[in-house]
Amino acid sequence: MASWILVPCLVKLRSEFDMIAPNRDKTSDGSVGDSAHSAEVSDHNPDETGNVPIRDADKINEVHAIDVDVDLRTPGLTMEQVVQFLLGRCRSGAETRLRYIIYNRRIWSASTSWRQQAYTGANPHDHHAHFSSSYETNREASQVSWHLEDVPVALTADDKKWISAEIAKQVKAQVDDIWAYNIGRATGTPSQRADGALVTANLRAGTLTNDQVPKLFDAIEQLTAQVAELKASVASRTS
Ligand SMILES: [Ca+2]
Ligand SMILES: [Ca+2]
Ligand SMILES: [Zn+2]
Repeated sequence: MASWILVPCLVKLRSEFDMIAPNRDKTSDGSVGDSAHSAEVSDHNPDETGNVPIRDADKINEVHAIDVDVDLRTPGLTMEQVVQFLLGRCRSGAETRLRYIIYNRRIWSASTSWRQQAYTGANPHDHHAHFSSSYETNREASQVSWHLEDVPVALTADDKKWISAEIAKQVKAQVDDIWAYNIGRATGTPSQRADGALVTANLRAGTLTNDQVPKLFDAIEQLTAQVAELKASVASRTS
């Protein structure tokens, strides 16, 4: 029987670090406190048997803190960016599951409205970031997304080249599809301008009978949606 568990919200946070940085270094990762921690008040200590700052409502022996190694080994992504992203969500009230964050000689706490303060503890936290969670039952248990996939990362030159080529390729494929539904094909008029004129004439006369116009509109709709999706995904990675 496990003698303690990590609160589910932090299990989820750690899994999101693994998701956005699959090759991250875990050397300085941690959850339950070692003997040095157990001597002092720490969220790393199991809360029913150890030295913790808060007595919670349940009898579950929970750890309320994780350390995450700063080396994310992901180009364009730093721990600083993740910490600032989480702080933004905490300050806006969108995120309420953290009590404080310590990283690189600084501490930010819910109790001081997430204002940055110097951290002068013995460990400067320059090899790991520390995340302490709430002891409130519904908050510590919540496994809703931390949205780490939305952390803005800097794109490399290769990323940008790949995205441009991908957009060009997909738009070209869709345009080709659209012209494969080319109205003129049925009438034998070879140029796009002639096709367009024919469509216009038919529309005015109310005599469109084939299914190619609806297909054409479907294709245009698909292209529009695809371009919008691409734009959104590019925007989320470049902001
Ligand atoms: Ca507990
Ligand atoms: Ca609890
Ligand atoms: Zn820690």
